[in-house]
Amino acid sequence: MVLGRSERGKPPVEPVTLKILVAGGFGVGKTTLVGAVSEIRPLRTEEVLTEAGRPVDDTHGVEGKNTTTVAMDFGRITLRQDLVLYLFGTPGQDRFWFLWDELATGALGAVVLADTRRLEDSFAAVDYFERRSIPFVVGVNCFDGAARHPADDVRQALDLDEAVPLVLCDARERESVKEVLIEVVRHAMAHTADRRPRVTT
Ligand SMILES: Nc1nc2c(ncn2[C@@H]2O[C@H](COP(=O)(O)OP(=O)(O)OP(=O)(O)O)[C@@H](O)[C@H]2O)c(=O)[nH]1
Ligand SMILES: [Mg+2]
Repeated sequence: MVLGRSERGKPPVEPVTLKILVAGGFGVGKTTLVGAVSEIRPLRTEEVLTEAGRPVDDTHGVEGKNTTTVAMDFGRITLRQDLVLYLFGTPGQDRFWFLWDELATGALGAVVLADTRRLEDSFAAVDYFERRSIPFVVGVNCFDGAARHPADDVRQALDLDEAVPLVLCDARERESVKEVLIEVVRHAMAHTADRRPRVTT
């Protein structure tokens, strides 16, 4: 193969790869979000919600839902030629919480998805990242038919620190999800820069 001048002269760009978690309560749209933006066929670990699981699987508000994530979702998106995100979606139900620590290892930041009809389901995820000082943004997944609340009201209800970005999104829309991801990277970078020890002379 004959290489063009510029191809020969330029070393191939090694992209920076970052790990981002997608967390939040049961049925807020984590699997949907990863699937909407992933450029590879997303890895999913969905199991069917059964009659036997009814007492423990609270589908209130998402009655149409018939599967749930039991381990993780995995996807990849190239945000820029030199920046690739690996997305890890967590399982939403409390009984799979033991997996979170494993998934969080090495994560640069996280998206906590929230559904305004069941905000309390995402409290635990907010707490989780606050306690571990993992930078996160809140993505309010605007489900059809759910009342729209001003961002400030949602922020107050989740008792968010004012530094935590809150973005309205549609987990089914690639462009909308990309905006949320760009916000996480931006926020995480700023957070990392703030925590870097300053050199004084
Ligand atoms: N209308 C609407 N429906 C959505 C949206 N996001 C997800 N859904 C639907 O809501 C349901 C829940 O979505 P999932 O992506 O499985 O939610 P999850 O957070 O991965 O759920 P768990 O893994 O079980 O915690 C599915 O039936 C989706 O089709 C959205 O933005 N708008
Ligand atoms: Mg899921």
